Amino acid sequence: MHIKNYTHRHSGKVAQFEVRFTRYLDNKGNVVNTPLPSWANKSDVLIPLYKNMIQTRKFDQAALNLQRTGRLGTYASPLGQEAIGAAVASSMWAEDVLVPSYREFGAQMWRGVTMTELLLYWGGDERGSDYQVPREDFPVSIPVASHCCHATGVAYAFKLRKQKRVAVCCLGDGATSKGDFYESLNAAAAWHVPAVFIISNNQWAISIPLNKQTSAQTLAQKAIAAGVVNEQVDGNDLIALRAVTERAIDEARFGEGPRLIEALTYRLGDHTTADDASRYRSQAEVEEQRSNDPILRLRSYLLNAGLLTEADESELNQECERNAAAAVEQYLATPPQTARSMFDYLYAHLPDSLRRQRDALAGQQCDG
Ligand SMILES: Cc1ncc(C[n+]2csc(CCOP(=O)(O)OP(=O)(O)O)c2C)c(N)n1
Ligand SMILES: [Mg+2]
Repeated sequence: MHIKNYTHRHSGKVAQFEVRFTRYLDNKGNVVNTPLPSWANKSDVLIPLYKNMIQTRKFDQAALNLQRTGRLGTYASPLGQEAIGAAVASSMWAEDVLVPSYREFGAQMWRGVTMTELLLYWGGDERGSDYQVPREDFPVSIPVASHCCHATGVAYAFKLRKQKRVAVCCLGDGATSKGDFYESLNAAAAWHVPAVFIISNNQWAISIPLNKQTSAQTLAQKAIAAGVVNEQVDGNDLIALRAVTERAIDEARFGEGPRLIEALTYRLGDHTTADDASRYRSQAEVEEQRSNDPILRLRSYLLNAGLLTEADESELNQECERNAAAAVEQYLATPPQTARSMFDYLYAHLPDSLRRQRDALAGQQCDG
């Protein structure tokens, strides 16, 4: 009998929920919550994470420069959101699967996607999604929230196969208004699968601010109706993020069911290079948010804690800049795919109509 007996109840409260919030560092990098996680004084844990954030920012600048000079397609910047990728990816195991949206370069790079692959993707070359290292990670999902369903499906497969792996899905605040997001959460909880949903709440969905997006007090609470354990975290505080993502991913891995984390952050850049955010938000708002920059916050903490020197930092910056420049060079030196390749991957057996088009193209010697 699965139906709960309620006939004996009187009127009154039948359920109660709360949404927890975690922050360890204020925006000056001061510790505001103790005890810190055990690894918070370990440079071998924190410096690679800091480096990943810097690398992401250097990559971002290089990609924007390429786009502005006509050598990359429309591109979405993760400026201001770099802590999330570093925390999420470093909490995953290599055999987990990342199901990213389109601002997760830091997480992707940590997992082994190269900057050249990322540039190829944003340059319109499908080979950029054929990651050589995280072979089972999903490609970038431009469709908003549909990839949440994929994450639940992947997690379901892990459960069926009895594998201790986790599907980690990254999405935005706007994505949480969509039906596929709710459906994915509901199924993930009903099936008790190892899926973790990470919301980067950057306050904007293109030109729609959060208060027009939803009347919900938090986005984390959207998980409650589905029965998914959830929490909110300061998404510009690497230490808080790492602590909550690591716990959530571990819990999902060891059979405790899906988890959802809402990371509060801010999109400092335009939505994409096809957008001009000055048309719908004030410069003053953006300037104010710059003081929450996750890189500056971690930098102050690391310097104060003696885990980083200014000399280390300058070396790190130079190395990341060189890496980004090398990726740009490799990207620009990659010969484009032939036009013919568009016929190669869609069908196992090309229909006659497409075969004729392919042959006609070959006849024109467009691409050899
Ligand atoms: C299914 C779908 N509908 C609409 C769009 C157009 N679109 C692209 S990004 C975006 C806003 C997404 O906002 P959010 O989820 O907050 O992510 P952010 O861009 O802020 O990272 C929309 C509506 C889309 N890509 N896919
Ligand atoms: Mg958003």
